[in-house]
Amino acid sequence: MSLIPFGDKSLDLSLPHVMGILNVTPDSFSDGGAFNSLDSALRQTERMIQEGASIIDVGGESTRPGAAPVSVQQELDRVLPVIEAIKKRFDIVVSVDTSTADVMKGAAFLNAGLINDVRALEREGALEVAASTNLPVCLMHMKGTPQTMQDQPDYHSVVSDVAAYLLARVDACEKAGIERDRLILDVGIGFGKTLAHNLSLVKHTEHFRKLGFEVLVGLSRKTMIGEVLGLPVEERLYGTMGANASAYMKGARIFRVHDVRPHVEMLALMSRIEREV
Ligand code: 8Y7
Repeated sequence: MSLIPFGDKSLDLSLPHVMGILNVTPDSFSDGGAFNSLDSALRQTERMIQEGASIIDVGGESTRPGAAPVSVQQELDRVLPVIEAIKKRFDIVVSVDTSTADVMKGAAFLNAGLINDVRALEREGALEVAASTNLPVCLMHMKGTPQTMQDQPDYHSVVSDVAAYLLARVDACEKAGIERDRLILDVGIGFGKTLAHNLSLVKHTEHFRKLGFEVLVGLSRKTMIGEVLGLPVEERLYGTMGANASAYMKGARIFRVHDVRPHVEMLALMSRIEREV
């Protein structure tokens, strides 16, 4: 057992957990914003919980390559009512996918259990607010910005460069009063990386585990899967599952996905087999 508190609930991170994606943007990357209203957000949440998700990741800013930035007020208006409605109806950990300090603060007040920041608390005020919430934080690596990140990404050595960045953010967190055991690392698949960079980062997931942190991975339906298989976004489930299975074998424990049930079932078998004597 390794029970980690996520706000008002704890998760045993010796077992794998599925984080279901709930986009509340009008322009989401792969669900076309179909769950934009509160009602459909709640229906989607209920379904993901029934399918075995441990965490619901609520995001109101599209970080898809080239996406337009949103204002703080827009993000607050999209995300907070959804978090409030979910926590009122369901007994589930809600993760807030944001880089904005005010959104983190509002979400924590509404009993969110995890801050998922694709900018690793680099935005103004984010370190301080995250520290004040006492919540766990997922620090993700991104090279550049969503507007520029896919223009010729280049690394000296992608695994050591990403690890050095994440460890520098761990240091910044510790200086701001966020203890190491509240931090989860994520290499940021697709955020300023070529296919070869992405494949290498998945292959070397163990390197990040060995730094002493739990690892979260977001591979669901991403370009990396499409590039290997030559398939459009709506046909990437099997490839996503293969990549997530590989990440599980190398130590990842939280899987951010659109398709909850297939991953819950796959991971149930994988973890059961790994735990057999
Ligand atoms: C990730 C993520 C996205 C990821 C974490 C998409 C918000 C792009 N990807 N958060 N968010 N890790 N932690 O295709 O890989 O889902 S958005």
